[in-house]
Amino acid sequence: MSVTRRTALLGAAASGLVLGTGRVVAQTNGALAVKPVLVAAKTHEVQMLNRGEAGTMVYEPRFVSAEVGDTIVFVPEDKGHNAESIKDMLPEDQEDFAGKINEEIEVQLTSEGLIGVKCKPHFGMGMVMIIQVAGAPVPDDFLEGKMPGKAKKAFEEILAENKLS
Ligand SMILES: [Cu+2]
Repeated sequence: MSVTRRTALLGAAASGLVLGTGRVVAQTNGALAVKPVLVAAKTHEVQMLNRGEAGTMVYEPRFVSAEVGDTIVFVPEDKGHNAESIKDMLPEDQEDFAGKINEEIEVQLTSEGLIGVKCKPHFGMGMVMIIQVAGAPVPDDFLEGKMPGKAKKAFEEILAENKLS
């Protein structure tokens, strides 16, 4: 009897029906947490590492596909790194950012487009990553700014790995 009743209540909650009495809702609230209809904004973690899958001095992952409203958190797993936006590799409606060395920084995404990120001390070693927001295409001039050769090579690799070039 009780099993049958519980199953019926679960079915009602899953289909979004409002349960009949306050007493029943209160009793079953914990078990019947209704899934939110809207997709919640996500947080994506990016580690700043001395050594990772892509070699030394790297972000991991070095490519993140995200949506407007999501947050990227750069975590200083190893010392000596930061994360900052690169001039001319930033969508118009995305504010530039620059984290301090050894400090975590959170970046909220406010515009679709591509964001190029660099570690200031290791830009010359190619420590860069890309955030793609809302599946945006690569701007024609994305790699045309002045940058170290290894950084440009790393960007080209990241785009190729993700079939964006
Ligand atoms: Cu670095």
